[in-house]
Amino acid sequence: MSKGYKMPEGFLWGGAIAAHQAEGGWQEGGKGLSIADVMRAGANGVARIEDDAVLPDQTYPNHWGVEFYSHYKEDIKLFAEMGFKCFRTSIAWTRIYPNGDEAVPNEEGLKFYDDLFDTCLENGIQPVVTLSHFEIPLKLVKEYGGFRNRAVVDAFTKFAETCFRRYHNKVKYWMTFNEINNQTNWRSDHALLQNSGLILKDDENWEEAMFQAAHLEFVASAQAVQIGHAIDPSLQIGDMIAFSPIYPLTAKPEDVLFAQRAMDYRYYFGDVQANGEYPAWVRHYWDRKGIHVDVTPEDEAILKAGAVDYIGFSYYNSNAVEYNENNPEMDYDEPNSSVKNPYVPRSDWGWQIDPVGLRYAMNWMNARWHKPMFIVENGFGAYDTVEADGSIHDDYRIKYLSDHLLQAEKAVAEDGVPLIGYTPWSAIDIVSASTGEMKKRYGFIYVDADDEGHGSWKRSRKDSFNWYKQVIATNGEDL
Ligand code: P53
Repeated sequence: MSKGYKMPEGFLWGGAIAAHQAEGGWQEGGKGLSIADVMRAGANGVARIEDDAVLPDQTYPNHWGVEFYSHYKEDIKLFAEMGFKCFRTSIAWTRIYPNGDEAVPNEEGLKFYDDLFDTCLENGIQPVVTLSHFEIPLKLVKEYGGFRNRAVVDAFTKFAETCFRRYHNKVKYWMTFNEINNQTNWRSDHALLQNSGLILKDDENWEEAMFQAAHLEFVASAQAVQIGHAIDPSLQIGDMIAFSPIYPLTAKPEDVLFAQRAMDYRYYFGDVQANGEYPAWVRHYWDRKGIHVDVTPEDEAILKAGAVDYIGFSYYNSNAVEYNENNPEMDYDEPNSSVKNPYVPRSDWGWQIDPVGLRYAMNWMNARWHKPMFIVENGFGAYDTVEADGSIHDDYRIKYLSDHLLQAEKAVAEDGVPLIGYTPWSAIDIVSASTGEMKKRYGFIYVDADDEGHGSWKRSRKDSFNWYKQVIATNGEDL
């Protein structure tokens, strides 16, 4: 039904996945082990456990994903049937450099992505690629210490350069690090491992470790931007920020100030990557907290020269904070600072559902970073039921996506936000990143498999598949 809005001409409609959540084939084509290969499944509210090797008596859901590695040709045909103009995935670092520190890349891995991208292009779909999506090679974590170590910056830039050289004629839109700011939640060892490859010691300062690792990622990202532009000036290289507005719980001035400070803290990543420099408050904060971060003048020059071309971001939910006198300086500490917002509903996994927050987010970023924006994830993780006739009536997913798209369209039409594309999460069902579950489903396409990796892997169209096809056909007018 038309709600009176649509997207601009040439808008990049598509869908997104990540290699480690979809491909499976964990030992195919010379692939090495990444951190995702040693993560056991968790559950709703139960954290995943990371082993330091593949243990014989354990199972690891990312070993199978949804077997996209062997099914991508049929999957891409289904994406084309929906009318996708683009498709976002990541390149598994361990298919290209199996341990991360080889001198030469693995040709079989490079060949796989050649075939994947060619198949997209033959179907009229342009690939959009994330270089690092929670998939750092395990060896770089265990032997190098992840992004504590400048040698890992070099390993990443080598990987990035290999990809840009090989695929620059096939891939125009790139992103460096997926949801680089999830590690703001530095109390979560899982977040620090996924983002930065950090294994933490109990007695170290985790917040300091986070700032230091993020800094080296900023340097790596900025170097990658420069390398990519030198190889092909037409490449568009973005950052990728997990955006979740943090509201004041009330109009009490302390709540409002706390929310502002929380937003600064959670999104300074975007300031560094888009503006090419740290905002002044960050250094002041480090001084006040006794946090030491090794930022050299050479690093600062690299950051300045390697600002991103566009802002890639994910949007799932919003959060709220409330002033608490035990925290008089209003320092943001994610798990302890977040409070329930009584004005928005929640998903079965407790994620607050807030479409208006997407328009707020787009305006907030537009005012601050002055770059084109690309919604590279937005979606609804839910239990799906397959009816006796095989149909899947996911009206809750349609409602979520429709409500969010309407707000995005208003941000474009009413507020002038420069939005270039929308790739909802996920193009096809995948294994959840936070829980490792299959049953937390996101896709337009259902994959017959359960949490233990049993199933026929058969693909089928959910109701949202046909809905999204119509959205794309009308350029977002029929929501
Ligand atoms: P899952 C945390 C908070 C918001 C988004 O998430 C997050 C995470 C990390 O889990 O991840 C992004 O699968 C991420 C995807 C992920 C998707 O959101 O935990 O970029 O890899 O699958 C949804 O429900």
